[in-house]
Amino acid sequence: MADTQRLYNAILTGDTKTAQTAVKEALAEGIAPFDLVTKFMIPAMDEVGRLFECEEYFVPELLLAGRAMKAALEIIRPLMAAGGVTPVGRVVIGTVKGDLHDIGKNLVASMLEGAGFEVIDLGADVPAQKFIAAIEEKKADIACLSALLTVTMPAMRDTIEAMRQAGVRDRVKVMVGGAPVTQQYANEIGADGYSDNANGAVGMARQLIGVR
Ligand code: B12
Repeated sequence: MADTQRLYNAILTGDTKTAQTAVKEALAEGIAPFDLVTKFMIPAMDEVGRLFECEEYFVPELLLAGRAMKAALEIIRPLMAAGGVTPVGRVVIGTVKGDLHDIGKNLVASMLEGAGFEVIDLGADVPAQKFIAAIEEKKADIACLSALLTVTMPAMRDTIEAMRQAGVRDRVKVMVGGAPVTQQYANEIGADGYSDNANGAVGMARQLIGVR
């Protein structure tokens, strides 16, 4: 049986090589990519966050764990993407300006791809103008904004306001998310949708563009 606890521990300790090996072994044994992410990888990152909060971990440990998580996700991502079908909708996604956290955003992007959306990933630390240019150029149906810091949450509001001023706000649905974001905050800043997890983000995206 695949040693999935090894995957959890590898992410927790920031061991990229072992994380990648453990993912490959688990996939070879037929464990579903979705299960690997939700049952082992996200819980490992949650524990990393807890250790950071109680000052057992510091920024270097966060960086290493983040790197291991990303490397493991890179193997899984193509498997979650549905290939060769007409996209059900087009999504522009990014982490807002000033914020470098991209693991949750990458996960949402992968899940949306897996659900048949075409995803244009703008990366992290994305200024409002870059969102606006991509929405126009790619004729996006949905813009997804991610923020992990309380200090970058206002950049979501600013981005939505900039969309309004540029005249693109009415052309897209806007979804927001990230650990500190709440439904109440989403309502306050005039977003159309919110979810606290990647799976819910897919459901919300479908709902917003009227796809079952
Ligand atoms: C890994 C990590 C880092 C890594 C990031 C690596 C990377 N490439 O992303 C590094 C080391 C770079 C980092 C840096 C910092 N970090 Co940091 N980091 C974390 C940590 C431990 C995990 C975040 C994570 O990846 N979680 C796992 C993913 C899967 O969860 P998620 O992002 O929440 O995403 C899910 C949902 O929120 C949702 N979602 C996410 N985005 C979206 C978007 C949409 C549209 C939707 C619908 C849903 C959705 O779906 C996702 C999947 O289910 C958190 C602690 C925590 N538990 O959150 C701290 C944390 C976010 N960091 C924190 C801090 C303080 C910092 C620093 C300021 C530290 C410092 N002193 O330098 C810097 C800031 C750098 C910057 N400018 O951004 C604080 C934030 C506190 C606050 N309230 O603002 C936290 C909460 C730690 C803590 N408890 O204090 N960090």
